[in-house]
Amino acid sequence: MNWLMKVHILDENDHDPVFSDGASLRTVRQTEGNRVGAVIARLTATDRDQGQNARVSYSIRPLDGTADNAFSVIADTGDLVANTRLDYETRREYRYELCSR
Ligand SMILES: [Ca+2]
Ligand SMILES: [Ca+2]
Repeated sequence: MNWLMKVHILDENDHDPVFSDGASLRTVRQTEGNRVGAVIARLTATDRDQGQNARVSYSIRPLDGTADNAFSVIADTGDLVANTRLDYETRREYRYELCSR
């Protein structure tokens, strides 16, 4: 009798997440006067690995070095939250580096 053999290939965590549109700049437009705590956008990145190796964790870092916390991102979901009531007359642009891992 012949025995059979199965070889299972296991996934290595060898892919990094990429933002779904592949763009290096994501522009979010939001009207002033929002509710504090409002989710104004969702970041989505994908990772070609499997299971736990495909888990994506999101974060943002202010690009201009100021430690403002006008926005935050929920690590698990990518939801971008406005932590302050935005005011066009006070500040018209915020720049962040998007991170996923
Ligand atoms: Ca991965
Ligand atoms: Ca892999």
